[in-house]
Amino acid sequence: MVSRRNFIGGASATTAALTGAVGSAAVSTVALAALPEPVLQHKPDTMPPLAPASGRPYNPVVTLNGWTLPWRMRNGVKEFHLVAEPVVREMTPGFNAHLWGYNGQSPGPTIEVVEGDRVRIFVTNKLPEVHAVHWHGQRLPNGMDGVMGLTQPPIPPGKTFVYEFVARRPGTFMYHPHADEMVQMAMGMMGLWVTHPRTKHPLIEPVDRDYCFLLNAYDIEPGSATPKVMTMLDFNLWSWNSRIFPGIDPLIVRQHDKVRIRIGNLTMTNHPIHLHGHEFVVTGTDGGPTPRSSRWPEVTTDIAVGQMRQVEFVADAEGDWAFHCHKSHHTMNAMGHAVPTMIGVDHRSVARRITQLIPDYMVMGERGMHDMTEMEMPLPDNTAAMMTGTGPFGAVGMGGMFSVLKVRRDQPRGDYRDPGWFAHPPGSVAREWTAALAEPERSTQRGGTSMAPAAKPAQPLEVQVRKPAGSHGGH
Ligand SMILES: [Cu+2]
Repeated sequence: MVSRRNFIGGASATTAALTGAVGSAAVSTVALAALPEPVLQHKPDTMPPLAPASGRPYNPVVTLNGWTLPWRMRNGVKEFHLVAEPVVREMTPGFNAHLWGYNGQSPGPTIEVVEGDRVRIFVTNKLPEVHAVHWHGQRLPNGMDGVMGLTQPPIPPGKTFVYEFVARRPGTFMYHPHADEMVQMAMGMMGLWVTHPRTKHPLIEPVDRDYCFLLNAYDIEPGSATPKVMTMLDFNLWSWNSRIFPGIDPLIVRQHDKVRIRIGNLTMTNHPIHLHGHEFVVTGTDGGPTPRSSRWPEVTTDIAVGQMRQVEFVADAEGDWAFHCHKSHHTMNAMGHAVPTMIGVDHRSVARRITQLIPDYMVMGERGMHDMTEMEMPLPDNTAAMMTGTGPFGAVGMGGMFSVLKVRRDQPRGDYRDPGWFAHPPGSVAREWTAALAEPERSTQRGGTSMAPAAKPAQPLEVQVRKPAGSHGGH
């Protein structure tokens, strides 16, 4: 992977490499002379972990389809430079969204520090309106909390503000605007903050792989590129770090690795995040590490709005394991939700007549929606397919908040390269059964009986069912 990260080679050598990127910016380089040069990222790939080049050592995180912001150490203070600005984010190949973010991307870069670090963050506002950054979950002086109007004046366009505080407790946190929040968060402004423990912590275990990402959502009309910022609930793009499946990278682990995944929710609804093939425990929230007595095995954890959950497990089962939001509408991309259910409705005679008038007319979903995954349907330019992704066995039929945990026995330690699809041992894949079958058992009950009036049996009820074409030779 060729990346700016590799090119830069760490936190210390950023200045010379990135002068060009800043030169064309609206903020004058004179005004920025005393600031650390802002590091920009223009690739949507998952960047390798950024090993700390200065300060206390720690095991860095990997931000899914994201990166960690390098810093400058100055008189014992870690200095970061965030630039709030419009960005173009590739949400999945072929679909670019015009968002607002930080340092070239939405979400902004992950900030990684160590418990006890004194941190100074310069925030340059290149948005067309005021800005302020709130450091979600941090213990800090009130005036550093980033709430425009309440704890600080707004950062006007073109100006730089500085925040400074000590990262007091270890854990996973977020940052996001607290100025015109509805608009700025709907446009993609947010980022992760990880504070590593200073010494061995009784509730924080070392792990082999430490992934993190944010849940976010957008409402972008098919064929357009800018989110509708007034949408409150009916979003059409459910994303992880502003990427939608198949644009979300897989999580790569070596078998028996201890894995931590940190997930923050900055959407307007909850997301039950579900992992196949393993059980995990919730080891932390944005309030810090959870007591051991509160940890129980789960395969799904619900992450409410404004919350962070940190899950951990030992990846002992080889394979390609689905990892997704369990709200099935959140594993779909842009679609019209107001479409009536057509399953079981035979409208072919109607369709035949319409086709004589409109040759391309196509009826959606009379046999379920899976056909949509294989349909060669013309989409407007710059539109993500609704359900997509192709695996080794064909269409996956997913979009949105979906990825794959790839567990491999021979994945080298610390290697994040995609090993390709899992090679299933012979005879271990579900297959068609062609021998004789016994008649399957069927329930003859209409429903529960405990609530039915004792004397009066339910009236007979008839429902006309039409079988889908194809399964029994059609009509
Ligand atoms: Cu969801």
